[in-house]
Amino acid sequence: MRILLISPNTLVLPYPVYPIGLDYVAGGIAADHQVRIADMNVLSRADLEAMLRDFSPEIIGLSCRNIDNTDASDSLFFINEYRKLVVWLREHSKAVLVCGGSGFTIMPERVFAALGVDYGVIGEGERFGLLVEAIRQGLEPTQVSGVISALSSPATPAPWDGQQVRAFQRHASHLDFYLKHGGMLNLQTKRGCSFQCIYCPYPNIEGKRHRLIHPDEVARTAMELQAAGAKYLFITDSAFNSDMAHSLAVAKAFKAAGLAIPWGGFFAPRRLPADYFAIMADAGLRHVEFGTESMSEAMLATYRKPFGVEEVFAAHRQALDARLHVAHYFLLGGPGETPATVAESLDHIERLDKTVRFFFIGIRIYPGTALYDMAIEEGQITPATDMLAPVFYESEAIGRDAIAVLVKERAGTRNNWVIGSGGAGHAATAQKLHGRGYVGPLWEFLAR
Ligand code: B12
Ligand code: SF4
Repeated sequence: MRILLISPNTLVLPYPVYPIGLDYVAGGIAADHQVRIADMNVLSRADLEAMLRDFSPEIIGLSCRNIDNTDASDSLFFINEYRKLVVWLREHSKAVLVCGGSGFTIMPERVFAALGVDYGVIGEGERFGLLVEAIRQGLEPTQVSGVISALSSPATPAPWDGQQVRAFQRHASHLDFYLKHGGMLNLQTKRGCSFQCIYCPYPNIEGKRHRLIHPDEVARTAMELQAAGAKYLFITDSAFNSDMAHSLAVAKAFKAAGLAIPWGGFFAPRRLPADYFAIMADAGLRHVEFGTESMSEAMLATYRKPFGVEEVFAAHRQALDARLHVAHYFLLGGPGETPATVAESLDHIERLDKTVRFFFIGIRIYPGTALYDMAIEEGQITPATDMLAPVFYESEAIGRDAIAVLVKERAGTRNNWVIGSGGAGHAATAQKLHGRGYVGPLWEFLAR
């Protein structure tokens, strides 16, 4: 069949992100079908129209990565734009429309209803191949587990245990865009997260158990991306070091394969082997993005983070000693946050040297998380509350605005204390520097 996969994500904050999910969706079907990718970071509507005319797809897969930007200080909501695209696609094509992606999987029924597509695939895109086969054979698509339609809304299926194939196309027309805007491509080394932080939907998106990609396979893909022109790789794992042994094996495989470009990823600031970051740095790691969330001991316990304040300081020091660029992400305003816990966090955060601090104030409540249950118990929401447009948790003892005042007071004129991901100003600066040939996330220019 002729299948068109569309990435409608044109958000440039904090920078444009290569649509890696569609490489995996394509990988599941490319052997048996004709597949094309349309990336709306690159194509105009006129280009898309021409593509629909020339290729005449029978099925269109739409990737819904982002519902919103989860930033209460500067909230953006993307579903209305995607809805308009679906209406436009209906006017220009007779194809069956299917949606999937991480944003979709967080709230499949709501996104499905809001977009008005024919089917949705909850969870991993590898199941898209089964849906395509059902359509080809004239079978009922909802017999495939995880497929949602107007008449059927199944639960999230078990994590995919079949083959995962990334169909990275070295000559794909959209590749050049990312190579010219920061030189950054991305890479997955495993799926799943075994921790249970109260606010986090990642285990619902990727599964609660780690499924590891063999280190040699990860290194082979990294070399392929490098050969295609990548100047930097971002590892998309929820937390690269949530399986310490695997992350070390991947680093070793990068080195053995001769990977020459720098890379970065998310890390949990948990207890680490003494030489952990030295080994990582030796294998090319350049940027460490710590999902620290708070530096109040009580709040870290409430969030069920797998580390305490001392571990954060130790991991931070180890990363700096390995001469890495370090950023910390904070999530303030959760259950039990008070002026005192904010002050405790800020006092500790103050002591983190040579770093950039990104503050997200207000936690987006996602169905299927412990925070969602708490918010219902506290009467902040009811089971009938629509969670599609972002709803943020409110701490009883301190509101978001009051937290923002405390953070801003503490930050003063320092520009390495950033609220949200930095907004349009930061994106514009990154764009300018990327245009001059700088590569990677570039937040290190703020670190001091
Ligand atoms: C890595 C990551 C980042 C990195 C990306 C770096 C890079 N160069 O790639 C950084 C830090 C830059 C980032 C930024 C942002 N992110 Co982010 N990010 C992630 C993360 C952890 C992994 C995404 C990923 O690449 N996964 C690997 C690929 C292979 O998986 P995938 O894309 O999900 O695709 C699979 C399936 O979803 C499915 N699929 C995908 N498309 C389709 C299409 C069809 C038709 C089908 C059937 C299936 C399908 O198949 C694929 C294979 O199984 C997710 C959380 C998570 N664990 O999913 C959040 C996540 C996607 N991010 C999110 C958000 C909000 C953002 C930001 C807006 C945050 C901000 N304010 O800055 C920005 C937006 C950036 C942009 N321009 O789009 C949210 C989106 C949910 C929401 N509320 O909308 C998520 C889910 C995290 C969360 N809060 O829950 N992010
Ligand atoms: S916040 Fe990070 S460590 Fe915690 S459950 Fe989510 S992905 Fe896992």
